[in-house]
Amino acid sequence: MFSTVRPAIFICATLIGLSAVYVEGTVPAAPQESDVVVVKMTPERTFMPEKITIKVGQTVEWVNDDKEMPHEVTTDPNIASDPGDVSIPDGAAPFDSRLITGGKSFRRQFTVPGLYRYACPPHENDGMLGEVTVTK
Ligand SMILES: [Cu+2]
Repeated sequence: MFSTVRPAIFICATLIGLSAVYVEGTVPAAPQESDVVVVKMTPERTFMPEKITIKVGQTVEWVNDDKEMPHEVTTDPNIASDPGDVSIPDGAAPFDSRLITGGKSFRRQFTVPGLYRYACPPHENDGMLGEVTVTK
């Protein structure tokens, strides 16, 4: 009697164990693509969309869609043509992409909530400005 019950219990325990491993295995270790929000840099010297709202932990990828001209993303007041065009929340560090040539991109993950106002220094005077709002 017991000799037939025990293997059945063992098999059940094994199946539960396997399903637990399976569920664990489906949790992604790397950020999912949905965690990346794309902003395009256009030949019209604009960021598209100009303003976005994301959640803490998400990444923004700026893609240069302009074959003719490199563009840049900076929140650094020392790099912006007009320091008043850029700002970051308290506790955040300024960043700069350097020039991004056509077809290339730059990624930045946001871990501090708040408003980030950024600029493309070469085209700042043409109004090439953007905003990222990071919510908790
Ligand atoms: Cu630009």
